[in-house]
Amino acid sequence: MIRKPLLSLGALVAVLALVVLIGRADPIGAQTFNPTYIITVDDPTAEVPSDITANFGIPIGDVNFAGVVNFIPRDWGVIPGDQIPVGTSIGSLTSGATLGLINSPCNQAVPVAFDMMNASLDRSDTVSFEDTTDSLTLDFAEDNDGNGIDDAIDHYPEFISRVIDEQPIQRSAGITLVAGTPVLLQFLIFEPGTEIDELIPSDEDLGYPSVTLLQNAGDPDVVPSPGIITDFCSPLTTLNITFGETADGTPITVNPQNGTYTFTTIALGLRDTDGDGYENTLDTCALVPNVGNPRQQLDGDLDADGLDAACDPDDGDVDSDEDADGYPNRQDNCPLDPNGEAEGEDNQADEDSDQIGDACDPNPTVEDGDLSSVRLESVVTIGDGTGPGGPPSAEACPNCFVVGESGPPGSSGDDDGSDSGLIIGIIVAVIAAVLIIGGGAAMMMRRREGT
Ligand SMILES: [Ca+2]
Ligand SMILES: [Ca+2]
Ligand SMILES: [Ca+2]
Ligand SMILES: [Ca+2]
Repeated sequence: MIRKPLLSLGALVAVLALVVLIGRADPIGAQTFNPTYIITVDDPTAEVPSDITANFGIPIGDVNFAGVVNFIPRDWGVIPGDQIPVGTSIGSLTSGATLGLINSPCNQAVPVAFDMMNASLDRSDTVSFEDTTDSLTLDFAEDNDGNGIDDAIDHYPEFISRVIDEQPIQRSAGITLVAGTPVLLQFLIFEPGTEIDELIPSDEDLGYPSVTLLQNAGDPDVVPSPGIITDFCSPLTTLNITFGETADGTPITVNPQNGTYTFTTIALGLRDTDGDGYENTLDTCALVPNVGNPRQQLDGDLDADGLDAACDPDDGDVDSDEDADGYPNRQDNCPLDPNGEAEGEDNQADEDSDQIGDACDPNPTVEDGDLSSVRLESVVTIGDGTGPGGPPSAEACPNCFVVGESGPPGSSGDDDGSDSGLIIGIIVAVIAAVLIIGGGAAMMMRRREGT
């Protein structure tokens, strides 16, 4: 496969060299979450294959997303993944993520790009996310059968079934190197009406839900560990292109009949318990309104140790790991209470997944703060838009999935419905629309997840 090793030099220095400081100030005040979502179709002619471009962004100052699920209109022509050769390029994603590295303010813009490949749907032929072979490469990024296709693409990552125990009808996967670490991004498309999570409507009329998975975040079996990426915050930009057809002309997505169609996205924004405008993951004083802005150097943090003066026991005494538990302040879900990997500590456990660790959560079994939920729609016109609409004809798209008739491809396993409520506990850590950040992002998310 082709990789874009934008950040592949391995050393942190390389990351920093690509960083662009974002110096504007945040608006001051309560939690805001106003993502933007625009869909464009390259060729709006009815019943022909066309690229679809999805533009999703979160403005600076907003809380970051907790989860995003996109819906493709049910009349769109979707070709199941088993009708397309595994390893074929079927899309691309480019993103500008904003990170905080090694306890520094969250203001470093990191560009990331993925080539998305059609990936295996066979849930009985799996690959691990972890390095189970002691090869020093994570198993998913290896090519053990030597066919030139990375194993996460021609085998089904086994952790997915722990996150979503449903059979997708199409899966695309891309691997790129960020700071020397392979990062896995996947889009899973399910049949209309599939229940993804209790916070996401399972209305068949919304169309095909498309869930984004970043790394193995969301896997309940993951164990947290400290990393170099200590924050992930707005602003965020993503540009995701789904190809209409492969390079050799095999259709991937086919426009419906003449009419207008609505693409829908459900986006969830992270909790901000103290209402100071900074989500708990970004806020080192999650229970007290901050003095300064965690996106700006030295603002409310004279000793630059990442702890805002609102809760820093001594904001003149640099201590980048105030509680000495191994997690730097900005990555620690309880910066003042030891909850690291040491024996007797709970390693960032967060039972209610509100990103405040059990060790310092005043209500450890009840989420503190609101999860913002936004429903965004983008209307697309096909043909002159005057027709009644409907799926492409069987002549125009002989391989298209037919809602209510086609079954999901591959082995279905024990499809007994997804665990309602599972994902969000999870999704909160992850899913994402379209983001990406580096290997450490998963670490960062892991810490939110707790175990
Ligand atoms: Ca605060
Ligand atoms: Ca400080
Ligand atoms: Ca701690
Ligand atoms: Ca908690």
